Amino acid sequence: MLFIEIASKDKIGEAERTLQELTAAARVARETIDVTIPGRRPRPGHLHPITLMRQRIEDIFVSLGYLVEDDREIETDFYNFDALNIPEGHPARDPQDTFYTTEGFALRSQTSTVQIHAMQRRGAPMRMIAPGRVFRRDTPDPTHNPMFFQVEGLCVDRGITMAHLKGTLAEFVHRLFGPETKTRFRPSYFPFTEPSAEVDYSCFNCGGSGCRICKQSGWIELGGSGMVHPNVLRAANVDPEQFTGFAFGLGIDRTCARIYQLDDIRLLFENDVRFLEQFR
Ligand code: 2NM
Repeated sequence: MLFIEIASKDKIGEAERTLQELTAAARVARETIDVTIPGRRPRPGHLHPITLMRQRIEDIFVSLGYLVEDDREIETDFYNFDALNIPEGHPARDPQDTFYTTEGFALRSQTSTVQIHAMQRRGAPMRMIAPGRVFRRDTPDPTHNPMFFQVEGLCVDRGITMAHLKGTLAEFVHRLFGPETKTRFRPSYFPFTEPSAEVDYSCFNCGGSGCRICKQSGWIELGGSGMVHPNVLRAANVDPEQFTGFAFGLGIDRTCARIYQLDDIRLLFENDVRFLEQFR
């Protein structure tokens, strides 16, 4: 009896030691760190290049005393067209053509709609910019997308003239591209402004001598501008006999594509992280 007891005690002890050795070896194998394996880098997120550009533009105008206003993307015919002096049947509806719902709503084709809402709500005087997403019935190509981003600016007060418009946009390009940047205004037509002008700035790359970026012209298109049409002020319940104003509009994504020298604007909307993470 005693013999059997000793033998089984030995066996149990042996089994216990084997088990301990095995678990110890397994733990060592499991916990071994190979310090030579390359680490896994964390991939922190970052803002989209269009957002970065929008924030740079917002900062400049906020420092000039402008409000940043936001509003709906789905609009009535009144805000998208009539209030902007584009009556039904007017040929100016064509380049602003957008997407419509069967209930008579339209995706806004410019953010001027935001300015009409803001003027109705706050009245004059008024200094504001309206950055946001807009829609056009355009076939996508390297320079067009049916959805893009715009900033429109508006300054309404007593005695505002075209000189204020030119001074403001000159200051804007100085802050965005450097103090040596020049501006150029060319006569144009927009239904919501009279007179109207296209705005160019001297090329940020060559300074105006001509290069690939400005297509050898020395100038790059910034956007459109002009003195707010009295009909637009009236539609927003502002008295054009007391107040005048200037307005302008520019493409955020187009400016972004120019600065980063993208040859296709649609790259900004594909959301390929390998592309986007180059612009953090
Ligand atoms: C542009 C060009 C010219 C513009 C007009 C207005 C408003 F609401 F006051 F009528 N906002 N923005 C305007 C004027 C926009 O974009 C190319």
